[in-house]
Amino acid sequence: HLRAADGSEKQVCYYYGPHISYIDDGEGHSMVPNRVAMTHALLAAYGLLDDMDHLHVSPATKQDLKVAHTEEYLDLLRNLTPTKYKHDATTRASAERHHLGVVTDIRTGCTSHDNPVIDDLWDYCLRYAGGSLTAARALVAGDYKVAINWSGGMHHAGDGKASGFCYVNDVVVAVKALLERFGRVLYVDVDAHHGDGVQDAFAEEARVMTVSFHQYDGKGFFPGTGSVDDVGDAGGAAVYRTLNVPLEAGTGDVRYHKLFEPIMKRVMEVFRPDAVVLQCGADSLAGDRITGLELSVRGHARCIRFLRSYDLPLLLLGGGGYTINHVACCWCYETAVAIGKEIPDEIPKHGYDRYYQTQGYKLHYYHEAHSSSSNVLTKKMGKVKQTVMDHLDKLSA
Ligand code: TV1
Ligand code: CA
Ligand code: ZN
Repeated sequence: HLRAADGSEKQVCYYYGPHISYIDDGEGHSMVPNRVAMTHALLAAYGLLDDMDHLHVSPATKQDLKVAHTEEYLDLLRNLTPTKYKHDATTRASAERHHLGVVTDIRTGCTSHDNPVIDDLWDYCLRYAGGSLTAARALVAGDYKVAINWSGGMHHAGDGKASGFCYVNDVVVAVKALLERFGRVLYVDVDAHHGDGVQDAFAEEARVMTVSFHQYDGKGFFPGTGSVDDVGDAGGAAVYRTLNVPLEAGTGDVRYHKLFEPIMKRVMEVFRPDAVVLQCGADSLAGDRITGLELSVRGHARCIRFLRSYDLPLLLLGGGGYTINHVACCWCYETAVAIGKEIPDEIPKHGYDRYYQTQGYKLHYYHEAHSSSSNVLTKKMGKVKQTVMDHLDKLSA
């Protein structure tokens, strides 16, 4: 890769393609277009693009995705268009069996538009998965300390189904690529939702540990899985290599890190990974449109800072994030953290300026906590921490 003028080698590589950020079903879908483009523009405005090598990425191929998905599902995705979905009953039935299109849950009668059949769906999948795969391969080649794909992190997709805005699981594809060189890979998921698709894919794989922090209410909060007792199959080869840290809505920085740091420190001790994948879903930020966690940008980025401090090959992926100005600030700041550069709070003038007006053009936007106790460790959380630590003791034994 390129050498900077001062002879220093760049430690961070980054993937961006202009066509990857979009999903638009014309009905105001949550996986709002532009988040990744806005992040990219902000990186440019702060001058951070020059501090990274840019990965030239060709889209993934169907072959690349076979490690994570069934042939049947991939063929469906490859041939699906909004027109076919609309006019061909067989195609529609097949799509709905794989949770694509408008799906009604028979049990609840609840109609979901989570995984719409959009234009260029297959192309979109190949591109974001290609980004994560290429980023993983850059780490495998040993060229960089950190590799970034903010358009990846689609952690819900199953081997034969779409779920929660995720069509193909680029995380699974990337982790499998890392396993070709690294003995043990740790997956950490700070998206506000449970990383169920990744957890399921590696349920039987002792070389991969998955840890998800997420909002959880034991009721309807999507996807509904990820209780603290969910540690993988008892007696299975990978038991306790699944960890879940359920959090109450309203959890802020202080409370979050009273769990995150001690738990991750212990994970590092007992699992001793050779590489780390961090899904940086930004819907755990305060003020998100669809979730209730209350991290600040600094609080969210502290997860990266903490894991970065172990100096292992680190793959940073995106994920959720539905208040787009917050998402862009978060991922821009986190890119700076990965590079190891301080950037000013004042957002520089650039093409997407107006999106940041409501936050006074500050990267570290102010958000008033909803719950006065957002920073007090509750009894319930203390119990979650203790339970997780006990699980980890079993792994070390
Ligand atoms: C179309 C238009 C779809 C507006 C979906 C919020 C929308 C949601 C929409 C929405 C929305 C969910 C469920 C419903 C299960 C379904 C990328 C039957 C305002 C990683 C996925 C959340 C999170 C899915 C993805 C969830 C990620 N919440 N507006 N849909 N029931 N789906 O609850 O982890 O961030 O919200
Ligand atoms: Ca999570
Ligand atoms: Zn999410």
